[in-house]
Amino acid sequence: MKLAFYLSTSLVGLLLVSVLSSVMLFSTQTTLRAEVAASQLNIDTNPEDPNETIPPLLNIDTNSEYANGTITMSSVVKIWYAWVNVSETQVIYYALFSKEVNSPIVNFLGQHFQVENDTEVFVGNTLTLIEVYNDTNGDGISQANFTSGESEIAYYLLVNSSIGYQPTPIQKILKDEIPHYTWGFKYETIDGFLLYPEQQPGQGAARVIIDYLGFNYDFYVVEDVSYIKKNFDIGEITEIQPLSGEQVSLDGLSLSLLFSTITISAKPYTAYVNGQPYNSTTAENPATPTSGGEIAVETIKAYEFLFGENYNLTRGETGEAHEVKSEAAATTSVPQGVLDHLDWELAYFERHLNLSDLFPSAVGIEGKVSLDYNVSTFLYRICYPVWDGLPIQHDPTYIAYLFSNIIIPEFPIVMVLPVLVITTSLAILTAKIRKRRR
Ligand SMILES: [Ca+2]
Repeated sequence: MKLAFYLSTSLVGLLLVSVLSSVMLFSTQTTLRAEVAASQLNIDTNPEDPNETIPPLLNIDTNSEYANGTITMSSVVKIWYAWVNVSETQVIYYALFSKEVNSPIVNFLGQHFQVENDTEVFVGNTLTLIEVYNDTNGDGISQANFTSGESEIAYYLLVNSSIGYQPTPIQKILKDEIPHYTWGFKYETIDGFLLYPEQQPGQGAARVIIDYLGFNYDFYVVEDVSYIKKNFDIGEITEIQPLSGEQVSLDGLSLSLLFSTITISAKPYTAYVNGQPYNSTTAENPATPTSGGEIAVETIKAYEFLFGENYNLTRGETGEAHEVKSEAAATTSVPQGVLDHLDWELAYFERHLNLSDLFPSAVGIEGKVSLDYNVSTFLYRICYPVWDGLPIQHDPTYIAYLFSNIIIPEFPIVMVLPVLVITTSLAILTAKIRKRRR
């Protein structure tokens, strides 16, 4: 019965086979997918048309300075949104939730702005996957290569659904006379699965309970530079129930968050990592250590990711500070099978990510946004080498350069080099000619 019900809610038909096998795998558990499907059967009698449950209109007041609210996707699934519109930039945040069944756990953060010459830019970030790794080579970051099969990933932490959720309504507060817009969304008491990496879509190693996952945001603008301070609040793994005979322990293991970015611009853009152009889809090295990343539109610096220096780990009564590690990740380091559930969830956001609706004045960017991590040119992992299944707090920063005319500093070096070669060659040539004339 559950399988048939699920058919009616699947938004990505091609992914059905692997998703179904996940549902079958956990058929003894009450999964969100099955519950959502069962509830939706009552209202959705046409299993061929997944669009039927999706309302056609955006109901965010895009003229408001700031707002939050709910977008009803179906009788079961809703989006909680937060919106900011100041200094000619707009921020949109989405979190999926449900009042009727345990909430799905996925969120999205996007920002629209302009760089010089009225060039429109939209940059989005999605937390794609949580991974547990064993840092055997001791460099702090996780290496995963699904082409070669070599991987430090011990498990994928598939977060299934949360019993509770708590939005923090958006607020405008003044700090040193600068308006800050703050909001958040917290999922509480989450059931998840530790999946073995070698199996796709993923054989369960253990069923786990995660105390909570909280996402808090602080947005502010200072002199044409906007900042979003994110705060990840990752709760303890409070229960581990092995699914096979094999014991599962998180002692000595590390945690990483895999993020996918989307950039849309009226002009060509390039991601930069460690000052060099970078593209996840073509990168040969599965993991490039870095402390951040940049996005340039043509040669103009538009956006910057700063992953931060330290994170806090709570061990019993004491707090520990540890160094954050991060990496730019190749697409080949992202497993495909375990992400099927995410496609299904992200499809809800994509329905409400129409640039023409959200940013009516934007010129040169329009239409739907795809959140497909496989085409993302900048995938990154934020890595917490010391974890042991304990609570973590970390706050990376995302910076947008509004009306920017800053040339990516590395670019002139690339331009200068050929000029240097020409100048030097000319000098040598001139010297030789003078020598002959003597
Ligand atoms: Ca490593």
